[in-house]
Amino acid sequence: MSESILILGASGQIGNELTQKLRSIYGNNNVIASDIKEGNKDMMVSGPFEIIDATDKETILKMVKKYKVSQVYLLAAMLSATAEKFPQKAWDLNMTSLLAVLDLAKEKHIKQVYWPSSIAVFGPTTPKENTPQKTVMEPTTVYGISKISGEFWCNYYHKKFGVDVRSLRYPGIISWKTKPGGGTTDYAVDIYFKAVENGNYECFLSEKTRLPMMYMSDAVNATIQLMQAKKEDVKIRSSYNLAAIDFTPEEIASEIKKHIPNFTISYKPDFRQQIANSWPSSIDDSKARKDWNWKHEFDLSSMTIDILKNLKQ
Ligand code: AKB
Repeated sequence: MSESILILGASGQIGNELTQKLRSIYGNNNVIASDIKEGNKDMMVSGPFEIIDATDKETILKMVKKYKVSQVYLLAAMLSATAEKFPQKAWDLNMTSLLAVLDLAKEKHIKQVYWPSSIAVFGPTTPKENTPQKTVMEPTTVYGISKISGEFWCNYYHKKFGVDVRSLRYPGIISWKTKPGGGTTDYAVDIYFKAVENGNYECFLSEKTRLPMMYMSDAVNATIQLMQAKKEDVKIRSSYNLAAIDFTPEEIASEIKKHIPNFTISYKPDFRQQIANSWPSSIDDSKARKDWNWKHEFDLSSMTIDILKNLKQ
């Protein structure tokens, strides 16, 4: 497969692991990692790395020409909790970067675009359980507003200009290599680090808050699978529902306790509780499973074993 891939926002939680995986598939020199600041050492020495502001279309174009880029993965974004504090900045980053990349595809500088959406496109009026692909979408967060708008833009550029843009509505993504920053689902990452470091965790969501989640390796596989799918199999050009597992803070804590028996959890909900309350508790992703054969691998138990094994090393 000969592709030249540019990743915008490669130092972030998903970007970091996606870069590694794409380099192993397409070759180190064919995957150009970029971010607004320097990435980790591994990423910077294992292949090309460039400092790029994802909202700066001219610099992106310069890099697209320099490396003859065919695909762009746009992962730079401000997540839900931070976006509530900086609404204008969140809107500017999340929208300007997307429109810049979509325009580059429309102008035929690149062939394919990946852009992540989120369960944040849903809101309090959406059916909470097994949320369908097509349903009421009235997000009440700044982040959710930017994601639903982004989905409309993707669909518009595809229909109007034939842009091959593909997208997934990520649930909370759980990783141990790179921590996320500024999200509402981040508790499900922090809890593992704190369990190993201190044996206790104070959770910013209440014990019964159920949210859709996914292990990082499943998220990376889904992303690459969607990008490699035949054009005609990608039937949804706004964004696909994507699911794997769902659980509450109470349930993840009791899973951790199976391996760290003295682990304790306490609850001190903050402003993120309201964001979580507005989101679905589980997602129906049957369209992704049918259209391009999506299957997840990890459940709560196998994910917990894998994370704790790696964090304890
Ligand atoms: C967040 O919590 O903001 C993100 C998301 C669900 O998109 N992880």
